[in-house]
Amino acid sequence: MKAVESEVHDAHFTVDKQNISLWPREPPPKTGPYLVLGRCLTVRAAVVLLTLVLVSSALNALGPSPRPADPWFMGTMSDVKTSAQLLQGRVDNISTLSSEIKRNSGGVEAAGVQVRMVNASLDHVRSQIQRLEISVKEADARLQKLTSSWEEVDKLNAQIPELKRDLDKASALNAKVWDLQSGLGNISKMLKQQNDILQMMSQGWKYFRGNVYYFSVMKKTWYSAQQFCVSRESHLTSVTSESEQEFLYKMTDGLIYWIGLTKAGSEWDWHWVDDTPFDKLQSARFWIPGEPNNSENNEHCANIKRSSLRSWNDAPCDIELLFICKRPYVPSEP
Ligand SMILES: [Ca+2]
Repeated sequence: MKAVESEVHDAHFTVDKQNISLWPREPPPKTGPYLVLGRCLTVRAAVVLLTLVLVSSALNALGPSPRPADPWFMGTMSDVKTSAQLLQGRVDNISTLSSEIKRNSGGVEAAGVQVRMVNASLDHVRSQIQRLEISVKEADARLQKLTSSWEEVDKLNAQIPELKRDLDKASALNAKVWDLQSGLGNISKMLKQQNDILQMMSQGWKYFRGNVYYFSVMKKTWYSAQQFCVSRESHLTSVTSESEQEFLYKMTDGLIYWIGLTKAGSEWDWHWVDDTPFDKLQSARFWIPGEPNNSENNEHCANIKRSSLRSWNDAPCDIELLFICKRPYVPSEP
């Protein structure tokens, strides 16, 4: 019985690289011969039993049973029975063996199914590994890109101080540009003023220290002259300083011009027609010596009569003389 069991081969599981296989250590024994052998033994046992039955029946048919005293016959019968029992036992063993082989055969098939499942799982794992490898390659490429990006960032960081210096320079330049623009604005204003002055000069006006003066070419009475000046947004001139007096007498060049000093209309006190306060004390030095004499009590308007510091004279307001208009210079808006 043990000899028969040792002939049943175990299944072995080996791993060769990534291939997994399941097979017996040696090629599986052909079950055919065993089954055939089993069948042969069964047939032979049946034949022996049948022979025994036939012999027994024949002996019974031949007559009275042999005498129990016949020792050879009894011995032979005993041997035959023993042999028959042995044969029966073997037949039983063979049947058991056959069913075991069938069971083992089912186990091998189940193992084959499992091996196929394991192989399928391995294929799945292999494809996942390939995907992982691709993912790792992609991640590596991204990492390289990121590394190069960081290098770019480092380069840019290194450029920041220089850019800052450039920015400071640009700010300084910007401030200079503002200054220049402001300067240009001032220059533009000055040019505009000069242009205005030139235009007034072309119309006969003269500029002196913030005021413009018109020296007439026509003679008028003091009142008519004042009206003319008002029509030109001015008044007959006042004189408020020695330098202005000097400017005026030099311009008159010895000709007689009305100025804006009069006594008329204000309790006969001298006053400037443009409402400039009259400083009697400071102005005393501008009268021609002996003036104002108010000749014939009819001289209520003043003029510049000489080309010198002391040049003023009082005269009748209704005589016609050249005249000087004055107005502050106010630059027009650009
Ligand atoms: Ca006089």
